[in-house]
Parts: sequence; C-alpha cells; structure tokens
Amino acid sequence: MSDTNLMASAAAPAVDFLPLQGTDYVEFYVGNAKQAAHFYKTAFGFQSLAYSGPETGVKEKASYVVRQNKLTFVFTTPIKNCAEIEAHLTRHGDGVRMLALRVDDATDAWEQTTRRGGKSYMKPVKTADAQGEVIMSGIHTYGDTIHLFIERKNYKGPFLPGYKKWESRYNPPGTGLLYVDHCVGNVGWNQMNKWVQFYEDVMGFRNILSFDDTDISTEYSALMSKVMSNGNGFVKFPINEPAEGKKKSQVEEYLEFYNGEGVQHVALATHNIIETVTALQGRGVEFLKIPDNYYDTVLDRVGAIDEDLLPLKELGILIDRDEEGYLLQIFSKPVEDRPTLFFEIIQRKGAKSFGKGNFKALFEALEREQESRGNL
Ligand code: TYF
Ligand code: FE
Repeated sequence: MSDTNLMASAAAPAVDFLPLQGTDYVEFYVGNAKQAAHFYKTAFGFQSLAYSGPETGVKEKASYVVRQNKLTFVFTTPIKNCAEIEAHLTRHGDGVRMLALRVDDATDAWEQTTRRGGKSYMKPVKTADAQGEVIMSGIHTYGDTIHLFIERKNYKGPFLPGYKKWESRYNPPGTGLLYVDHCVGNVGWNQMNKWVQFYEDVMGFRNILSFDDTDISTEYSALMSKVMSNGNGFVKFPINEPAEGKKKSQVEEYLEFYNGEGVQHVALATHNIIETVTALQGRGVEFLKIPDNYYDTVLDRVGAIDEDLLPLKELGILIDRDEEGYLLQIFSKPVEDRPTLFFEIIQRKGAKSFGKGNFKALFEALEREQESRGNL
C-alpha cells in the first residue's frame, strides 16, 4: 500500500449517464428489526421516522426507518413466508441488503445500467399514496447486495408509499452524524477488478484511488482496494479484495463469516468528530483501540491540526493528511456477533482520501481483534 495513486484526471465519461444525488438510504436485513431500530436510536442517535408491517397491510415483513440529518437507515425483518429475507439472514446474518441511491429519473437509471450489462433486480415500479408518488428500480451488485434507484421528487411523505409515520415517545438526542461518506464492499479473491469494471461500465463511476498489495501487506492484514466514485463525487464505493500475507486477511475473515461478498463498512460523516465519538462511546458504541504511542509521532506525520491532540488520543481517533487537507477517522468494532459489518466515523477537513497513513495502525488493531476471535 506504499503505492497509492491519486488519479483525479482518470478518464470520465463525457456525459454522466447515471447522475446520482447521493445515498437515499441503507437497508439492513436483520433478525429482529424492532430491537435493531432501538439500538440505532439509543446508541447512534437516530430518530424514528417511518414503519411498515402487518399494521400497514404488509404481512410478510416489518421495516423500521430511522433518520439522523441526511442519514436514513431501514431495518427489515421477515415475519412469515418471506423466503428471500429468510435466506439472506440464514446465509449472512444481519447485514446490508440495499444501497439505495437518489436519482432524478429511476426509469432512465434502470435503462442506462441494464443496457450496459447491469443485472436487473427490479424494473421501474411506481407506487403512490395521498402524499405523491415514488418510482423505484434496482440492479444487482457484488454478493447479494442491491443498488436501488429512488426517484422521489414528486413525494412528500415521511419515507415511501406503504409506510406510515413512526411516532415514538422515545427520542434520544442525535450524535452529530450527517450523511454517508462512503460504503466499502468486500469481494472475493481476484474479484476486485471485475467489480471496478462493473462500476465503470455499468454505472459510469471512475477509479479515483488505489491501494495495492506491497510490503505492508506481508506484515499486516493483507488486502487490495480501489475507490470508485460517481461523476459528482457524492457516491464513493471502495472495493476490497483479500491478498496473501503472513496472516489471514481481514477480508478473508469477513468473506468466511458473511458467507460471501458484501458491505464491510459504512463511513458516516460528522462536522465534529470529538463530540460525535464522545457521545457514541457514552452510549456504548465500541471502537478499535489504537496504542497510545500512535500519538507520539502523529503530528510529525500530519503537521499542525485545529484540534487538541489529547481528546483525540483519549478517544482513539486517527489522523491523516493528503495534498488537499486532513481527515479524522475512527472505526467501530463489528456491530453484530459475526465479524462482518462495522462503521467508520469520519470528519474531513479538506482531505479527499481514505486514511492510507493510518492503515498500519488500523490493520494492527484489526488483527488484534481477529486474533481474539481465533481467526488469524
Ligand atoms: O474506506 C477505506 O478505504 C478506509 C480504510 O478493511 C480501510 O476506511 C480499508 C480497508 C479496511 C478498513 C479500512
Ligand atoms: Fe473507510
């Protein structure tokens, strides 16, 4: 990973055939949506937004929608005769099923992507209620993960037709989480370039950064990674694949326990990482522990920063710098019992990169966790 290449000038299609307005929502398939929604309200500071289930005429599944600023999470669980979700749960445990992207025209998004080889998950479908109409379509990506295209410009309801507003008397305060910065996919051995090609050809993304398998990967958790970005940079999908190293790759551990490819981490942006992580830790969110000596030399590497070093050290927040500025980031432990999905909290102060300078400290911390699970 000593060979990071900024490729801001990489050829992009002349016309963006898939204009994206950002991440609309992330939908998780879980074993118990009622409890998952409670956890994300309590621990992460989301607010109740909408609900769909038997009480709204949907018999086979229940979905709870929570929101914090521009972040919307949906937790869906099977109730009865719901083979698709049951199969997903049996195979993967709790995990991300849908990365839903906001578009102006979901019919065009589906036509553009399926014409270029995208495999359809859902043809454009219009749903409506008294609050207006929504058009949704979708295609498959890596593993069992789906990209939905959501056109909601003619909709005023709380979430989607079929959902009712979820009024709750339990409204814990927010933690300053703002929006999805990026979503990382773990793919199988030698599959990274196939998926890079998919994002380029089918979705019109370009490769803006690459981390390759060099000296560091022989000492620490080995992986290769390429960051894919859409035209306006609102949607960024790094793709990891495992690499041979001295020890079992963290990506390999994920693939084993998720039983295949899937979303590894979702990075959530904040404007004040010290306040956000203080709140999250106070509510029981667990983060990877970075050794204190990281902070002895970090300012020699990144130079002056606006924040005091002491709170960053106490919280375990990592710092990195690129040509355009710096960033602050921290990684949660896996949020379920399988060592699969985790969250990153990130505050960008100009930097557009992903924290390459922290990979050594981060991967050592990840390895200690892997070792504690007996999976190294
Ligand atoms: O998204 C990224 O690229 C960074 C770094 O398993 C990273 O957050 C890369 C691989 C990984 C964990 C973090
Ligand atoms: Fe990340």
